[in-house]
Amino acid sequence: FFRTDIPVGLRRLPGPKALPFIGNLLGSSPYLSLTAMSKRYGDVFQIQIGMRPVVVLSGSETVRQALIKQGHEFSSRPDLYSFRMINDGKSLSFSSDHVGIWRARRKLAYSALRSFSTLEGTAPEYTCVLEEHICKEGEYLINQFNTVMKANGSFDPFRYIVVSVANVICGMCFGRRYDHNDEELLSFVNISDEFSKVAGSGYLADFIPILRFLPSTTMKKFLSINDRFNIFVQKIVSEHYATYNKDNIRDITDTLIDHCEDRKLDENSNVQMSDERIVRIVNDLFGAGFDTVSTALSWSVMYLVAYPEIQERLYQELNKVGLDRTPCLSDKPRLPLLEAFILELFRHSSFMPFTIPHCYCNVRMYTSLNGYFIPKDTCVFINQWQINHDPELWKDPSSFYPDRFLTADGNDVNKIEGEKMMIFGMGKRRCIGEVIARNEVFLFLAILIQKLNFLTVPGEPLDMTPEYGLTMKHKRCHLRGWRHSGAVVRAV
Ligand code: HEM
Ligand code: HJJ
Repeated sequence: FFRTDIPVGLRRLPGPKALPFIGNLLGSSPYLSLTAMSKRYGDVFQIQIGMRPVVVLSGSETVRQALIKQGHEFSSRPDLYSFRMINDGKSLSFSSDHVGIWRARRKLAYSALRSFSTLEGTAPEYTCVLEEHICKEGEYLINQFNTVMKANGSFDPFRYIVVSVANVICGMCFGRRYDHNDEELLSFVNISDEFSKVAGSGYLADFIPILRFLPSTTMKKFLSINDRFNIFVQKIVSEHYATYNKDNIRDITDTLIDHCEDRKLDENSNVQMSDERIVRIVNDLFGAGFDTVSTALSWSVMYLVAYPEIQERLYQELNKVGLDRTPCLSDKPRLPLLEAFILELFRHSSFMPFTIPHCYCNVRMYTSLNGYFIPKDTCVFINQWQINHDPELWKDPSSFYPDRFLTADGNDVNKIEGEKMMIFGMGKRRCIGEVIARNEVFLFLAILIQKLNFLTVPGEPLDMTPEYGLTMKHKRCHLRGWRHSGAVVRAV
């Protein structure tokens, strides 16, 4: 039912038959079921979740068409129930802010992020503060792993990685770091999978309103994690307001507070962002900054353990560059295998299987994509996992094979292959933390691989099954990490 008339020349979207009121069931791994459907229905098809139609995009060319060539049409967010709970409904990434407000906030976020990562470090050995934070946190992380190894014989990699990564973004956002046992920080960073579960594409209560009235522990945990997160950030922001000095801008929070002051003087600013919408940008930067990179690094360690011969080759590559000093960002051109490993990790795990949902919200009543009719306010899912596993694009896509990203002689990264991988989105909504993220994953990994050799715990088989969410995590596990003989560990 609900058949609409379609303008002449446009085709009705294909898709599977939907059950009344329920729609199409996606199961526990929507990226797999929607990839299977794309084989049958093509790059643009429609499903129904509950009563709501959702358009699913697959295929590199189609996604490029929608997000780049028709970028102005597909750059908004749907107004979802769960997104209204994030950052008090004022999130830069998840809210359905007006395009003008979103653009101004994004620009401000981007410039604050850039200036507080490229700033000079406190010592000449660091090219920028980002490098300094990563090197210092990397050393703490190694010491932490060693301490826990001595005490327990094994460690939970995610538990410690997430604090180290959070400290890097904390340094830039708030000018401070936290102890590995800080209860307040751990109370949300250590269970961010509960955030991801609800924020991921296809959370049922977003599409079937009656589900919101049924008791749900998942939703309860999501609300409480958001509360703790916002209280944590709010406390730091208040301290910044109390000690703010316009002649000494210490971090991203100060930059945002400063922008509120500036804007009050500037009568001509064409969009009016409220102070709250300005300062709350820091919640997004902090949230996105700790969860994504810690997920990437934790998966990396899992892949190192699963592929010991690749771990050994990566160690030998670092050995050639030099084991007598801590690696740095400028070593990147001399570590092509490490870069290829990271690209293959992004592709193979596709731990962010969909982008954040998009929406066709525009003044026009409809648009078209590849000749298909798409009505106003349609929610759009973008299947990054499908692109990263498309057999048209990749030879043997299910194998983990970093060498696919190297040139034939193995001495360089194959840039063209690298650009086929999609995990940061594309177009107007593409990730604004991509450069920082790639640098963090690179340098943390170089430091970890140089100092430790990762292994499983005897009798505990590796479980690499991802748990679905906005960012997919592996199940919690215990691993071992031994110091390489000959490696120098500098105390901090
Ligand atoms: C958005 C991926 C790291 C900040 C996104 C999107 C993806 C993504 C897929 C959504 C694109 C879309 O909706 O079309 C990743 C991955 C990361 C990473 C895979 C790590 C490996 C970071 C970091 C930061 C960050 C480190 C900040 C420090 C953001 C923000 C947005 C975003 C603020 C929202 C942009 C908007 O809605 O306009 N990211 N990201 N991300 N990312 Fe990242
Ligand atoms: C948040 C924004 C938050 C957490 C986590 C616990 C799942 C690319 C972007 C996000 C993807 C990665 C994820 C981040 C989790 C946020 C994020 C916010 C509260 C949180 C943007 O990030 O406003 O509040 O509590």
